[in-house]
Amino acid sequence: MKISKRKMAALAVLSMGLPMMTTTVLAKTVHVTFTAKETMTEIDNKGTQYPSWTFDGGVPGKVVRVTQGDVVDFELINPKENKNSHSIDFHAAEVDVLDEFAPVKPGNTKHFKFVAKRAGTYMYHCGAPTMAQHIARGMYGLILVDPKEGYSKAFPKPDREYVLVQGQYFPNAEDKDAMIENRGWAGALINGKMFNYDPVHDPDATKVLQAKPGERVRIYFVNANINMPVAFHPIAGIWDRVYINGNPKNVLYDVQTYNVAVAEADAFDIVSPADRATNNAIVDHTMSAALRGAITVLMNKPDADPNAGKGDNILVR
Ligand SMILES: [Cu+2]
Repeated sequence: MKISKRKMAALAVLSMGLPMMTTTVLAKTVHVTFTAKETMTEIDNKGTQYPSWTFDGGVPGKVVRVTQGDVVDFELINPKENKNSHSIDFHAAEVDVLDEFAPVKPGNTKHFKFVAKRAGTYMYHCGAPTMAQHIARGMYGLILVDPKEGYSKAFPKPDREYVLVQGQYFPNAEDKDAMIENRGWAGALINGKMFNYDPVHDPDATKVLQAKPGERVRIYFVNANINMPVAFHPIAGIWDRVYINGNPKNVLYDVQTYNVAVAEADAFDIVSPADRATNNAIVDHTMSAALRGAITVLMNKPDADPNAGKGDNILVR
């Protein structure tokens, strides 16, 4: 294939990584709308209902994915049917907590823009008072800011990607003090449900994460607990790489367990043996969390669903 001189020149400029030029060429505006919904959700595989507060009806909220340098044009709708004020706190935004992140009353909307300047994995959540209750009841999710440089030797392209968001289950949704003081929590939620992807410990579970033997699987993990860090560990595996805050500049190699603080999000690569089918159990090794729901099975088998962990399938509902 022939490449014209003009195209060569354009590529050369891009590869020099001039920030102004790259931003001009690649930055786009991404429109994101969240609607706060106070609704029932299922918190286990039996279908037990819980009075959740959500972004768009699901826990966690949808994955927002942009490229570093993009403008996020955001609108929060709080319908008049709701009983509570809600807000948005994007950890990827550098703005004014009293302005952009201010609570929005039922019947009102909030609109603002921000530039996603720094690459990485960032939590978002509702910050309306009492914040512990708004997070515990389900108002959280992930905004992924892909690096503008793209993939590299230090940050290889993964074969599959999955999003896991851990939260705490407080049976009494009205007891704010219990949430603040960490009393009486009864389960660990992975993407909104206890043992969501763990048919080994819960016969009612129907879903697992899938990959083929030898593939590089990148897990984007958000700790949306109210009070507890997460000891993130892949049983029968070792994290090949951990990207702190999901940023390729912050890479660790060969890690068994990584401590994820409350409100931290990181990216974790695991590469299974290529010569056999295996399974991993991705856990919060803190036993009070693992045995109450924070176990996720990753099946590495030759007939893995070719669409699993790709495109819009990185958050398994
Ligand atoms: Cu809220």
